[in-house]
Formats: sequence, C-alpha cells, structure tokens
Amino acid sequence: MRLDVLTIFPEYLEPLNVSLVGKARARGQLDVQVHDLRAWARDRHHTVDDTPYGGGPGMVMKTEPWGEALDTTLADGYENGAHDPVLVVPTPSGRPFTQECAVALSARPWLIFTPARYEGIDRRVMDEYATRLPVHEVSIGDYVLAGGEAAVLVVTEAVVRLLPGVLGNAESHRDDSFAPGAMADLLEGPVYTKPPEWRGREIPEVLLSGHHGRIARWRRDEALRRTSAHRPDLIERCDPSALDKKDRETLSILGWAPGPDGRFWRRPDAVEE
Ligand code: JDH
Repeated sequence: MRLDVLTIFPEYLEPLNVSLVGKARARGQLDVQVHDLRAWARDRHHTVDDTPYGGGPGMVMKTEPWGEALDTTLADGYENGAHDPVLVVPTPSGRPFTQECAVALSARPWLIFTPARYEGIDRRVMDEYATRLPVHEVSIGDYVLAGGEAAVLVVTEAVVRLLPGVLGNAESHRDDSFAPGAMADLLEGPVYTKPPEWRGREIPEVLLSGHHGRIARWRRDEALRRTSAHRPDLIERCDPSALDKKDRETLSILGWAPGPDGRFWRRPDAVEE
C-alpha cells in the first residue's frame, strides 16, 4: 500500500516512523510519503491561507497550493506504478470514521491524505478532485481538533494494522473481524496477567479455576457490565437474538428490561453500576 500525506506540518507525521506503522514501512509492506504543502506555494511567504469569502472568523486554505500538490502527487504515484488512489480528507463535517471504513480503506492500494489547518480547505478543491477519484471526507469523533494531522495518524494506524502480515498471528484481529458494522457487539471486560497478587490486589478467582465454561460466562458478564456503564447505546442497539438467558438475567440486574420488540431499554429507576 502507498500512502501520501500533504500537510503544512510534516513533522507532525513523525509517529508514522514508529511502532506498527514504522515497522510495516521498514518491512516494505507500506510506502509512506509525507509532503510539505508549502513547497507548492508560489509567493515568497509560502502563503497557503486567505480570508473567507462572505466574512467570518479564521482563514481558509487556498485552492492553488492544494491543486499543484495533488496534481504532482498523483502524477508521481502513477509514474511509480501506484493505481486507484482514494483521497481521505479529515474534517469535522465528515462521515464518522469507523472500523467498517478502516476495513474498506485497507483493501485500497493507494491513499492520499490531505490534513488541513485553519477553517479547512476551499470547497472547490474537493469538488474538483471528486471528478477524478473517490473522495472520503471523514471525522474521527465529536470533538474539535485544531487540524487534520492527528486524524491522519488515527486512520493510518486503524488501516495499516489490517494489512496482511502487519499484525503478528498472536495479536491478530479477533473481535474486530467478526462484526462488520460496529467494532464488536460489546465492549471487552478487564484483563489480567502476572503477578497473581499486586499491592494486595488479587486476580478474580474464576480466572484461576481452569473452568473454561465459567470463565467464558464471567467474561461475558463483565463485558455486559462495562458496556452498560460506558456504551448504553450498544445495549439498546443489540440484536436480542444475540443474547442468551444468562445475558438477559445479567442485563436485568444492571437495570435493563426487554421492550415489546425484544430490544432492551434501561429502566428509568435503574441504579448505575
Ligand atoms: C480537519 C482544520 C480545525 C476547527 C469549525 C467545526 C463548529 C473547522 N474529529 C475531528 N475534529 N476536528 C477535526 C478536524 C479539524 C480541522 C481540520 C479535521 C482542519 N480543523 C477546525 C473548527 C472548525 N467548527 C465544529 N463546529 C462544531 C465550527 C476546522 C476532526 C477530524 N477528522
């Protein structure tokens, strides 16, 4: 896979040299090219922003540097055998970036990221490139960042770990692969390792019992408890046919009751756990 990143802060992308993504690059599984957008600014101040038409606060990134940068990057990629590029544009007004998006992008041979700053990029740039290649405008969550670079790091890590041979077999995609829509039906419960006692804290006894059935049941209950507390929306959305008798019992203790359609509702008087 080839990745190009066009940014006014190339040093912000240094983490792409480290860990999972850095190792994938070193192994030749990934070709990452980070470009300084200012290299395509024409004036001696390397200006990439200007005031917004219609007035209002902040600045908007100019069309011309992005146009030149994208034309050059596309030409260079094609000359070097890259094909079927996708433009990935982080923006607070994008579609939510999910595991499903990561899986789809991981099947593409060439991703071009355009992380912006200021108030974003003049609309005409993406309107223009959308006539030549798929443009995915994505948001990594409901909070406001100062620019798109952190989102590029997030998307890249989520995508690259899905590439064949990047994750070792031991840590291979367990729960993220079986549920296409959401990441998984439920959040994971707590995990433990050695030593068996730390600062007076012991391991839940069931995990030392060697009783696989009881361990699986305990993990499931802990997953339900954590999901109920942190992501009640996942319980509300849960397909009732995915819940067994003991799941229903546990949910009832956690304050959930089945509605007329079988889906679960939080009883209004339930105490949070
Ligand atoms: C790319 C510039 C900063 C901040 C306007 C939007 C009020 C516009 N999940 C995510 N959050 N933020 C980004 C992101 C932010 C970016 C850029 C991505 C480029 N910025 C910026 C504020 C506004 N603002 C929110 N409204 C509620 C108006 C740009 C992101 C991603 N991915």
